[in-house]
Amino acid sequence: MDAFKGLPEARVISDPSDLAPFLQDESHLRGILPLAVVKPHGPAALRELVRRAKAEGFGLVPRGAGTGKAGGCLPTERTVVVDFSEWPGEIQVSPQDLCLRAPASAPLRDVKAAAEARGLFYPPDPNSWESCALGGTLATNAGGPNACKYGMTRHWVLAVDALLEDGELHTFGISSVKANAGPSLGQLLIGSEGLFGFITGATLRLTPLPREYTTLLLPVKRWEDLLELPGRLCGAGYLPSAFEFFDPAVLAELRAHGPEEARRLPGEALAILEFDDRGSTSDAFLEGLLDLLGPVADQLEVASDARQRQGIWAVRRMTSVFLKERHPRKVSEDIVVPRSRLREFFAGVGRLDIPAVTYGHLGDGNLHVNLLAAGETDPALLDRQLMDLFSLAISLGGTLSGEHGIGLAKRDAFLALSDPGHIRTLRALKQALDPQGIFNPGKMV
Ligand code: 2HG
Ligand code: ZN
Repeated sequence: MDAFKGLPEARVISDPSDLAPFLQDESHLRGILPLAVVKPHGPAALRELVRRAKAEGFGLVPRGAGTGKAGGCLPTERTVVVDFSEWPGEIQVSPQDLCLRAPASAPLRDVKAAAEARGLFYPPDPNSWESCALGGTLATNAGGPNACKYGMTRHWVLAVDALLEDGELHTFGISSVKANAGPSLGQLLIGSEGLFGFITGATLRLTPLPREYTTLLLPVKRWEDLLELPGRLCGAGYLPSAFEFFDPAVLAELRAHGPEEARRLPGEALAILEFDDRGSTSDAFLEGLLDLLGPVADQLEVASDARQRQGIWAVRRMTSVFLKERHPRKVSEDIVVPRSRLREFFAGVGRLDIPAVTYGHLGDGNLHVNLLAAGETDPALLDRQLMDLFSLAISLGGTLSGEHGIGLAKRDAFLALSDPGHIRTLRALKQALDPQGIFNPGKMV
């Protein structure tokens, strides 16, 4: 498209045959052919893109590494994809300030490794951590197993650099946890999925790297017992750094069709627990823990070295990819219910007859309910099943998305099921911050 000729500080892709990869992410959705894909290399490109978007009435869709699960980076009608993979910048760690600065383009694995090289820890660990870009994790407020103890991406962001609708880059926040000069506009941008502006970099909070891990593979004799465990552990003063699980249905799928190591998985249902506190490898800690886990366990396994720990995690890490390869048109959700309502939730799923397999982050109630047959299900029926699922989670004090976000995938349900005041407020903010609606149009609200 001629509109992109002579765009400064940028690489432009506009040949339709090169645009196909930008029509998808890791959701089940597909985008519309964009006008072009622009890879900005500096602020002049962004300034000019914003100017032309306003003047010519097209939208701008942000993209990181395309690993999102809700279609947030997919192009909608008359949009240009702004792909931040070539955005410049270095990762700079400051041990004195317990933080690091990184551009949106930095691979999350490099961010985590840079912290680790200085004996520090950046906890957010979405399943895509080896392939996703930092910018995407900020825009979607990514979660992961460690959120159980450490919270979400937003809890680790001190400052945000962002492109706003004036076409300029602005920084919100400082390199300290104490910054209280008014409400945090940086936090407003985290998890906003590019609705209010585009994040180009951030200053992230770090913490000392854990030095010891106790990792357990916990098969249970009775599935229902597992559902009580997150609450019981917390009640007894144990806070796992991860508490992952597989329900009987997903376990059956893995055993029947998964790779070799998955075929040997024991138990009616299965959990992976990890503790990273100082002292968590001591006999006293383990004895106390085993008192709690012993009665529900069926051949508990404790990893005694890094290789065994890796082995336990490998099965969990490959689950999402395995299911997607086997059921390419599956729909995967990420509802949340409070730990104390897990049993009621699964009873509800059974009553509603929602055909799903479930795994995920039991420790914080963030459950990946996967409808494997979605591609072959009548769309009206599928819609009803999903609305039932979301309504059930909400009725138990939960929400329809714990970590993947709304994007396109959950937009209708989000609009239908949210408190009207919430939607009104988001729309008012959108109107104030992006009156011409150039940023990620057609998403979320
Ligand atoms: C995970 O925890 C990811 O594995 C993906 O959030 C979940 O694909 C899924 O259902
Ligand atoms: Zn997850």
